[in-house]
Amino acid sequence: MQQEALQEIRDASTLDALQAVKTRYVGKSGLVTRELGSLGKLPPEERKARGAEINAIRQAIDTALTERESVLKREALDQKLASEAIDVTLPGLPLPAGGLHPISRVYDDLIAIYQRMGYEVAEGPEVEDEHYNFEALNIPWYHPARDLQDTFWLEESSTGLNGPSEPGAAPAPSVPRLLRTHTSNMQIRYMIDHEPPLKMVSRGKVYRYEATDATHESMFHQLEGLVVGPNISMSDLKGTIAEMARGLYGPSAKVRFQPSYYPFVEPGADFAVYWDNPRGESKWLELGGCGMVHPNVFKAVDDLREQAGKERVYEGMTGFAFGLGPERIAMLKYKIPDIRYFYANDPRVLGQFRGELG
Ligand code: FA5
Repeated sequence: MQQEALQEIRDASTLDALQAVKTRYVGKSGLVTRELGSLGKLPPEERKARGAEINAIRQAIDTALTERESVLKREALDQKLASEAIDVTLPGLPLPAGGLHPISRVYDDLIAIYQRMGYEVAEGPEVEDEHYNFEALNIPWYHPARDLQDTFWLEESSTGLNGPSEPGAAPAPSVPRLLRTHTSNMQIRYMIDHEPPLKMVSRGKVYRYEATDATHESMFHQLEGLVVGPNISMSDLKGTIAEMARGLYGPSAKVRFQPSYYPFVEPGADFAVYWDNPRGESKWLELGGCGMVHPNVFKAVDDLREQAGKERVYEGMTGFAFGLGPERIAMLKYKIPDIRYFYANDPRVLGQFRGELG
């Protein structure tokens, strides 16, 4: 029986199997236990020797059980640890990749085209003083052109426009502020800080208080361009816009200018781009406004420079400016039928631009 028990203990490959062997031999009604229980039925002279023998067997079985148990426990622990181990060399789980917004892509294309032509990139504020957005651009308060760009004005009651910011404080200077209605404010800001000759482009958000539809948003983007020097002409302007069109749509792109009115340029024009799209979807795309910088704008800039203790350097200068909406380009390029899709944050739209950066 001892041989059999020891063999079964060696063969037990799990703790459960070992427990079964233990129960079978030394459990309450196990084989060895029963043998011990039947000692009383033996004649007293045999009892002692038999008792010693069975106890030795029990001892051997107990020792073997304890040893096997500790081996199996260690194996089980090793297995558990192995199953929980992390292989730090495995590649990580992929996260959904972001992508550049279609407007950012169009901007990047435009900026690259102008940087190739030597333009500097400038940035300016979206919350703007009325003076930079309108007044210095030859749009005085009574000018009907202010109605063309319906404006979000800031109430600013807390900053002093309608009273002091806190009891006893001096009222803040009464400069009406607004969300800029175009990026043309950057013409003024850039000329105050820089002397001619200069070439500048500036991108950014603009805001208009108008009803939205498929081609109009109340928040949209513009790219402004400004070139100033001693002998800049309308043909430089046309050549520049044509170069941009070729950069965007390839060598067959054409541009069209139509007379238009903006108070800060004279003469002024709207421009459209046409390109031979191989899919047969060619059409004129109205992109923006442009023109030769109005002398009143140069004068207003010189006045502002003088107030800031700088030299007057713009009188007698020539220059051109343009402003265009990248949304129009992106709508056509990416076949997005409604401008509002750009800003609705709908993953079904923006998800199409995931992954490819540019
Ligand atoms: C202007 O804003 C002038 N500042 C452009 C300019 C700059 C003229 C320099 C002369 C010299 P306009 O309001 O037309 O112009 O807007 C320019 C372009 O912005 C439009 O051609 C159009 O592409 C885009 N745009 C205008 N309003 C909206 C709108 N609500 N939603 C989307 N795009 C618009």
